Amino acid sequence: MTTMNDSEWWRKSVVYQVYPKSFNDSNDDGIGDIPGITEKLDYLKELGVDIIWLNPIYKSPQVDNGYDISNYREIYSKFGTMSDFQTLLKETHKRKMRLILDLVVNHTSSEHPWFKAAKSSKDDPHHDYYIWKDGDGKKLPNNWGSSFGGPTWEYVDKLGQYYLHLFAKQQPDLNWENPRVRQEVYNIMRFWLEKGVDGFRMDVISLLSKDPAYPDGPVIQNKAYGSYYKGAANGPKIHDYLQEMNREVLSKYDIVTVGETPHTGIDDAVKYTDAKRHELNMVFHFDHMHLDYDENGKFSTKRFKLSELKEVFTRWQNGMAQHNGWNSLYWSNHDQARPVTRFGADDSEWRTQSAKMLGTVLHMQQGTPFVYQGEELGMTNTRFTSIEDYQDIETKNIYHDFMENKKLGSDYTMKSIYLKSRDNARTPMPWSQAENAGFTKGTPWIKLNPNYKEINVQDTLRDKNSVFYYYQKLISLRHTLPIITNGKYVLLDKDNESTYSYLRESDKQVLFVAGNFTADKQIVQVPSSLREKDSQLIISNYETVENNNSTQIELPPYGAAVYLYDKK
Ligand code: TEU
Ligand code: CA
Repeated sequence: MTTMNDSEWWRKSVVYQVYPKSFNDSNDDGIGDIPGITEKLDYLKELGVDIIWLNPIYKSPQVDNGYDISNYREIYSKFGTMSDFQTLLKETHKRKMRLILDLVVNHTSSEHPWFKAAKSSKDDPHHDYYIWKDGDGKKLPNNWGSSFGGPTWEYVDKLGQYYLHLFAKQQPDLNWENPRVRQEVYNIMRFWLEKGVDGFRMDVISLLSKDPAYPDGPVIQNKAYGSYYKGAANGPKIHDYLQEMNREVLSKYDIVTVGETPHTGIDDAVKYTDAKRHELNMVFHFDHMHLDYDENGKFSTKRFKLSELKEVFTRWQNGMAQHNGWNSLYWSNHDQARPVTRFGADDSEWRTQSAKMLGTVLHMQQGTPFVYQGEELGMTNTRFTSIEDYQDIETKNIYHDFMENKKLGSDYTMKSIYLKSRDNARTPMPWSQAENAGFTKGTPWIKLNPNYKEINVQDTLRDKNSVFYYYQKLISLRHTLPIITNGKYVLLDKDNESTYSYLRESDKQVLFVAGNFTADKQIVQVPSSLREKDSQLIISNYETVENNNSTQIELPPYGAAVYLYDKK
């Protein structure tokens, strides 16, 4: 059973993720910026979130929208200045909220001075800040494929060597075996923590320690190259590195850390988050994000299966609780499609109800919920008709792979891109029905979702039945009901493909949570232990789902309801 002490404020917090480039543009250059975020802090305070996570704000050539950093101590000029950042931090703290940054230290930008020096000569002191393999330019060191297509090795003729890049070739991997690299990173962390930053989200942190043999990986998902995950995820020294990072930096501050750990199961996740191991507070796993992958991987037209989704949530709820670990809880982020399209219903009839239902079944779980910008509005995927409208490197590379290598045709290719492109999450935040949804008076760096006339903050705040106020209530429940933070999770009716229901139990109370994932009315059985007991309906997206003393509840289309029982 997970216990909590006051220093672990993050266990009863809710995080709001801001993608700065698309949040709010204060100077009308078409790019969201830091002063634009400061302008909207009262909006976030009204939602009730406790922590704000900013995607990378550092100097970057923007090949991967800031996940390619060329100076860790400088603000990307289009986002503003260091003074703008200090103002944002001060104003965030003034509103009793916290702010965490995105730490991207598996790789730098190829424009980083370290890499420029490393590439200049094998004898440069920065050369082994990165991972090099001798070669002839013809035979790759191994069969690993980049997350963005192509091999993970780029040849530098002058040196007769390849360097490793698990992502774009403009994102060379740092060599964490080198203690000087680790100390450089710890100094970067101290630089920001000394300014008062309240923690970090750590990008692909499970990939830092590679298998020194760099073994070939299995070829999966019809890919042209092998998967690097066996050789790079949860590698031999990863826990040594994170325990060293904790000893030298993290333990000295009252902060929160969340590791992004692709291809990490519970056994490893528990090692990252067990408080007794002094590594990280929580991690993002991807098991529910992979349920709609097909033989071609992420860009598929396959739909998830509810029983599989429930199995994933349940495995993580129980797995972490049994080992003193802690879950992050999320439906989406800047890399994922919009939840109402992917897991709910994005047509006009059921969009908001399904958004509220999805919010309910996630926010009543044990863990720290993350709300990605626009999720509180019930934003949908965006249907761009031309590949030219997409900005994301992953999407563009997939388009060429599907069209030129796999020959899947433009209909299938554009449909899978509509369903899964990261740009679905990166269209500008819609603030009003004004031009460009009030995001900018300039030309936005990426087109807006054309449905901003129907889905925007201004209209949402005027509608007391909006998704926003429903999320506001979910968040306030987490702040007021300890059972949501501490209660034991028990899945009900696991094979039901239409509804998701579960209990949260403490020694004094029981929470009964039920969500209908269909556009039809569904009956959900009340557990026998709760029948004939008085219950209090604490939240629902419908008025009429009373349940006192009944043996079953009837959930309308995309209905959700949460009942509180006192154990007498
Ligand atoms: O994403 C890591 C990661 O696993 C991605 O490859 C993810 O699986 C993919 O985007 C899903 O389509 C992190 C950041 O969140 C992402 O934005 C960066 O592009 C990536 O690392 C490299 O820094
Ligand atoms: Ca701007």
